Amino acid sequence: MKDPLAAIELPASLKIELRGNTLLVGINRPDKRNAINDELVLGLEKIFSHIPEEANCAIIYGVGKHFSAGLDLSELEEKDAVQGIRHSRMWHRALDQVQFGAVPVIAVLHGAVVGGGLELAAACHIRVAESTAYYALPEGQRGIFVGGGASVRLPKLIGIARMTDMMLTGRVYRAEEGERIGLTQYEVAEGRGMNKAEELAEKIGGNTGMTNYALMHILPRIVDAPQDQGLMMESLTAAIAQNAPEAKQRLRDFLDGKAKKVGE
Ligand code: 1HE
Repeated sequence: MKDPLAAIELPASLKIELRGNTLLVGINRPDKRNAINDELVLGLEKIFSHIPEEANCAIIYGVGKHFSAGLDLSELEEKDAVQGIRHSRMWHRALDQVQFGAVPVIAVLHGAVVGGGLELAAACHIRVAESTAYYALPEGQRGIFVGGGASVRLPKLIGIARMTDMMLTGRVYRAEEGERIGLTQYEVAEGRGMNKAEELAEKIGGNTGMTNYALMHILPRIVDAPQDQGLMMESLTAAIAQNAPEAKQRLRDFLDGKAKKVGE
């Protein structure tokens, strides 16, 4: 059988595997605590713009003891303003591809999830944290600013005050606090993150394509829209979704007692 991943050429710092219908994407630079260099950013962009048809969900995880130590600081050579903008825009392109690609993405977080690593996590749709995970934005202390989309994505998760505090003071949030403040949706024991993510991927893969598409591509736009436009977009989405034969069948199954009840 043809390997659907064969065409995606990647640096050794990234590894991918199709497990059932889930694409596993590993950040694989454990010696450098999975610091993200340009090659790795471009590799992520490539993966998420070539999601194989067989995949209906993706999981991003870090190899070794950490998810990611963020931007590879050794590559932060002298850049003028335009080069700096281009570099940040490269991150934006790659992480937009993660957020607005073909399939929902789950991040499995453990150890350091800092700087650009946190920005990557924030671009995913669901975050599962192991108890070892911790979060920080050391950019403030390093005299730089976030450049991978955190100023747009993080306040939506934890609020502008918490992000400001993290950058002004170097505050570190632990795993359990991360779940409390809405940074992550699940907290599990050390080593259990992948199991939990695979369990969630199975559920996500069982949804209709329209449901997953609407949650990935329409909901964030509704949230960013003025209220009257957002409400209209919601009505249009609801009408399109409920009109699909697959949705009608699911509703019929429930009314006939053939579908699971809530919580089953
Ligand atoms: C790195 C990086 C990195 C480790 N760039 N090389 N991010 C930061 O400011 C976080 C910086 N890293 C750390 O604070 C620590 O490394 C950790 C707390 C994550 C882990 O500590 P530890 O004791 O396990 O590892 P270590 O001994 O600090 O690092 C091991 C090696 O990884 C070492 O290299 P070696 O050649 O001496 O073995 C480190 O130099 C290397 N390493 N982190 C480059 N980040 C889109 S803009 C985003 C802006 C940002 O992300 S700024 C935040 C950057």
